[in-house]
Amino acid sequence: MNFELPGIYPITDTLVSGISHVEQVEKLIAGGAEIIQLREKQLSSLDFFNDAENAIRIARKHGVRVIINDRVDIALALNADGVHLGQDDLPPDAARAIFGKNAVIGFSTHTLEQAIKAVKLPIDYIAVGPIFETHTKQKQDAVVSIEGLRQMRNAIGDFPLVAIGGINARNILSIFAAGADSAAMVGAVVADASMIEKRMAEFLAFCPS
Ligand code: 3NM
Repeated sequence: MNFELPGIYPITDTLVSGISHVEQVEKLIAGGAEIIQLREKQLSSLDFFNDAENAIRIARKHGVRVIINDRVDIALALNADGVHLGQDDLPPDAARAIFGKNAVIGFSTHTLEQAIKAVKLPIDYIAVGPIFETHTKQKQDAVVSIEGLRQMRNAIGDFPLVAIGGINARNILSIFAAGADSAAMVGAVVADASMIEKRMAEFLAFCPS
């Protein structure tokens, strides 16, 4: 597994942005995104499928990878680049058995114990969060904090690590300093639909090169 995580990992959300996944993906690509996660918690399976299908078609034209949150069925049906799983979703080893070795599989962790266990699984990266308080996610885990993030980085060596939860322009440098390879963001990038391209480009400028 040689997965290189881009420094910024935007996540689309139709509730937060008020626009479709395909519209968000177009704007994120224009802003320079290399990998995009589609996260959908309100649409029907059919509506999400149709929206994601268009989003993947456009992303592929630009060489941009699309990861589907939670929905292994939709990721498989659309031949997405991968899937991102939570602690209560299909287990990562079952997903790997279904997707095969080339798919990108990410896994959410919220505690040091979960992170230590996760890095033994057949996954490409872990997400760690929420680093800061966030209102984007319904079911909230305890805040990990920058100190908690640093401890997790120390415990897992150089395993690819994405920080998530409440990341914005004021705190993004602290997550890189604490050892995150990448910043995953919903609200700070997509909340204002008219600013998505600009925000994406601005956040890329924060990444350590
Ligand atoms: N997962 P925002 S926090 C989707 O802790 C998600 O695993 C989290 O949104 C976790 O960038 C979160 O708007 C919400 O805070 C991220």
